[in-house]
Amino acid sequence: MDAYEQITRNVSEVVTEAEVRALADSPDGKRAYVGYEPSGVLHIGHMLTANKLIELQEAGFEVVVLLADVHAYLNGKGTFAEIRETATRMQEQFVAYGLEESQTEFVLGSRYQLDEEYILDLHALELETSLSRAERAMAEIAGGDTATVAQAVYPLMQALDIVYLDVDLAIGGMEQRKVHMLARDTLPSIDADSPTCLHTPLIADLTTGVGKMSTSTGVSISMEDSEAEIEEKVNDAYCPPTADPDPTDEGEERENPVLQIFEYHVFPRFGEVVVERPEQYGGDLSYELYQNLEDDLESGELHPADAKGALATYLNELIAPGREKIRERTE
Ligand code: IYR
Repeated sequence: MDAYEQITRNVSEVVTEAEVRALADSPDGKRAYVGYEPSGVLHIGHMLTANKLIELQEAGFEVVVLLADVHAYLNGKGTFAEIRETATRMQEQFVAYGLEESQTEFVLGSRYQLDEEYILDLHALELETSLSRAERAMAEIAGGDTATVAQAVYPLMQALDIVYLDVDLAIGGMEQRKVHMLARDTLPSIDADSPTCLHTPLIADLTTGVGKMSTSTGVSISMEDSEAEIEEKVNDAYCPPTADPDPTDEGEERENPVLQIFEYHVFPRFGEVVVERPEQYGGDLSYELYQNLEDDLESGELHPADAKGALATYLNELIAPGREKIRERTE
């Protein structure tokens, strides 16, 4: 696999291909970042972009993790003191999950986002941006029904972070894409470059396959889950024998979240997957490529129940070090 393929593996969108190719050609000294609103416990959504950061570290990039405390505050996630406390815990969990501590720069947003220069640049971007554009950029990120002024400032700060952290590549889930497009359009107005971006896919709701998995509305998987909870959640997951299920009777699109988790979480981190089965049911199956697992599920060679059993085992292994960290903290 060449560097470009490695960097863009499992991403839903590359902005732009030519820019990412240029970075892939000489990754040394290049900086990539993801920002996270501190929420205390890592869940499967954080882990998806973290997988990409781990791959970028392997490809030679410097990696920056922004613990976006001011953003979390602006998005109504609690008091400043609470958010800062959870940021520290989150950092420990990222390291436990597999981000190389010596090669990762963790930055608390408030370290520079309250500086005079930053605030003046923020006001310059405010002058350039209509309220409706800021609101649209936040549609997939904002909590609550009515957008606040704070939520309109939020995406402009996210755009400025790219400049102040001096990063070459911004990573985020697909829900961040409109913020990044806003950044590409408005940063030149303060004489900064338009950022290059990679967007990771969103995983479907675990129990229905409809819409995206969300910690606030549906079942999610987090580092706080016990082995038994993981097993139960995966067992109850929607897993028809296809990667491309029919829409619901109401015409809503559906996806197979079990296959998505194999593709985006398990294969990138483990490389090979073994599905254990008793001899009488054909014995163990082993896969080096995600596609072969998907094909076997479709053909009936691999039963959804066996796929789920294997998924629970691998997920459990992925989150075990982080779970251990949480346990140490609370003891
Ligand atoms: N909008 C992100 C948090 C965030 C991301 C970046 I990249 C920033 O520079 C700042 C904040 C979220 O939805 O979690």
